[in-house]
Amino acid sequence: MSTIESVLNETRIFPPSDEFSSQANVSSFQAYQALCAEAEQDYQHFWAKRAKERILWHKPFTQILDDRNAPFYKWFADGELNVSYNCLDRHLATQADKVAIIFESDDGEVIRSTYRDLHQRVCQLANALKARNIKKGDRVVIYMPMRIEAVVAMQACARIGAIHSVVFGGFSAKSLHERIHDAGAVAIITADEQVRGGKHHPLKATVDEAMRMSDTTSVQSIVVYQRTGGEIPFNPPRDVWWHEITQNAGSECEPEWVDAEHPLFTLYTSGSTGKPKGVQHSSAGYLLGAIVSMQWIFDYKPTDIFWCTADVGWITGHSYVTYGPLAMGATQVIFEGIPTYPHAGRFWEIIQKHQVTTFYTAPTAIRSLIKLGGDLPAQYDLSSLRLLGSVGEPINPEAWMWFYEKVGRSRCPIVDTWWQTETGCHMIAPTPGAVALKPGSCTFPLPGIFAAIVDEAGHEVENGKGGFLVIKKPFPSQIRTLWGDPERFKKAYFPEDTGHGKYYLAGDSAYRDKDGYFWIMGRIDDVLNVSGHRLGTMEIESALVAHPLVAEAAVVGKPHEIKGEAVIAFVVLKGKYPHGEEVARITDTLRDWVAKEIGPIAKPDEIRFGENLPKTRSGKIMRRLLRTLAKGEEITQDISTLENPAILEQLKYPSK
Ligand code: 6R9
Repeated sequence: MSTIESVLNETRIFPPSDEFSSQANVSSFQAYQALCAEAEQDYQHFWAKRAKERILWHKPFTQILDDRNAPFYKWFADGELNVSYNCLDRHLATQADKVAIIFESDDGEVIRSTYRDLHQRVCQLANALKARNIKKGDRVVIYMPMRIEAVVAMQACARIGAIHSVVFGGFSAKSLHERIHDAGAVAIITADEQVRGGKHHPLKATVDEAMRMSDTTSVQSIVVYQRTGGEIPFNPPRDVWWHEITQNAGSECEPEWVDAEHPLFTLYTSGSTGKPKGVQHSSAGYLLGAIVSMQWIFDYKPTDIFWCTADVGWITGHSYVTYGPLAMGATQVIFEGIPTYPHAGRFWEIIQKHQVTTFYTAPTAIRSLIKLGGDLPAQYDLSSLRLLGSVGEPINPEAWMWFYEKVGRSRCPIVDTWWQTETGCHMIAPTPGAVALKPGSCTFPLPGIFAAIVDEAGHEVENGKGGFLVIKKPFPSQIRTLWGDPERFKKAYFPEDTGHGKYYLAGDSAYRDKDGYFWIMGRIDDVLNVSGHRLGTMEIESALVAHPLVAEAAVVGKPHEIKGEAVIAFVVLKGKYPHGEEVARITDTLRDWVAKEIGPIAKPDEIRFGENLPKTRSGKIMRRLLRTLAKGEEITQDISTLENPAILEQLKYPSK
């Protein structure tokens, strides 16, 4: 984790090489500033110009921004388009035989799919979905392994105007159920099993478990892709095999033309309450964000081999696997497996084998690879690389330097990209041919993104002072609302105090240094960032208290060398305070329980038992004290409002 101390001492600076700048899409700081100045002058026309140039419209738009019902902004609202048409059909005339996806499976099998092939697969599935009466506006949950078919499923939904909601394959039946139910999904697209690191994990069986939980009556169809051929529950006519319904389906499917504001997808993410938020994105604005960031930040060139390691279950996989690269007509790598299987050099091997030019991954992956074999990259030919990227959490300067020197051989710029599920595309990130890099800083906003740091009253703070990160003006790729909960949307992102109801409040704290560079410090809400994944402390607490043994629970984060943050749970049991081997037994039970309730990523790293939790006299749990205890630090805060100071001793150490 970047702590204020470690980044404040950071003075290294890496200007782009002449070699990189001279070929870059934004080739100098002046060119970057010129784009910013253009946006400054008239940000609406700035975006409209790019929307006209870079999106193929079925019906051109005449309106740009509609802010009459702010903060429910609309962009290009009277235009019509289809996102899948923009990602596939547009390339058929010019480069149908270009490889769109180089897929490498867990066990090393390689499958190449051209734009022509991908288009056909998408049309066939789209036709098959239509034949099952899935229509524009219907919600389709996708719970798939990381394979070409996951992209096909998303694109097929986009093609017929169905709204997809991808659920990460590591989420439990319970989490899946909540999302199916909240979305009111009419169909689920899944696979029999997924394979990662040589191990098979169930998907269809988990879907069935989710279906058995109450209230999932909306689902009419479950489409099952056969990945392993493993034995699974199959329940026709509701359940159908992907290969059977697509076999005779037509290989052309007229796209469903939709309004610019038609929801392309919802994606659930954690917030500060127990209930995940269904972030809703538009079609045109979202697509535009994916396109401009591919050009500006990834400096996309038609000769690139692009590799974003994110799963399509996260926003990064939506914008930089399914939509951005395809809209650009890129060749990209998709990898099914994990970085350490069958050996810790797998990532470097893939880069070498497929001649990857642009490699985009997460700090947590970088840190674990350093730990497993800091010198391993030297054994591979990584000379195809020209650009590296990082996303998901602050990258600590040490990991940045390793990535820069060992992987990029001090030749490749690193784009540290700050953005969120809600922003749809990069917000603050270097244009790599233009901006000198500082390890640990995401540098400057994209042209057209008006980022600022404000205090609690919404006033901008001076450089060097920390505050809330906000975006002051609307931008095309921003979240439109929370599915089914417009009030929560307004309250969470456009609160009155920190932005007068006008600024988008990101939920991160940040500061700018004397040169105006942005440094992200972390979340301001009760959201943890574990291995780049957002987890609400409340979600984990609700899972814990749902266990019959647990009376009360509080969850906090603690800095972790590899994961960024670790999950520490303080638990009060209903029965007696546990001793001896009981501690280990109940800890295991509760960790497994959380994995079942939410997913293995949410498992507490440590559980400490107490007879009570530190509370104020009014009964509020004092989380700041728990954070101090979790870190193993002495309590120096004021504890005068604490009802039961004796409890601190008990919670100070891991339970024995
Ligand atoms: C894209 C993605 C968003 C939260 C965000 C912030 C953290 C993401 C970061 C970063 C520092 C970066 N975050 N990128 N912090 N530097 N380059 O990760 O979306 O899963 O919604 O998470 O992740 O805290 O608010 P999401």
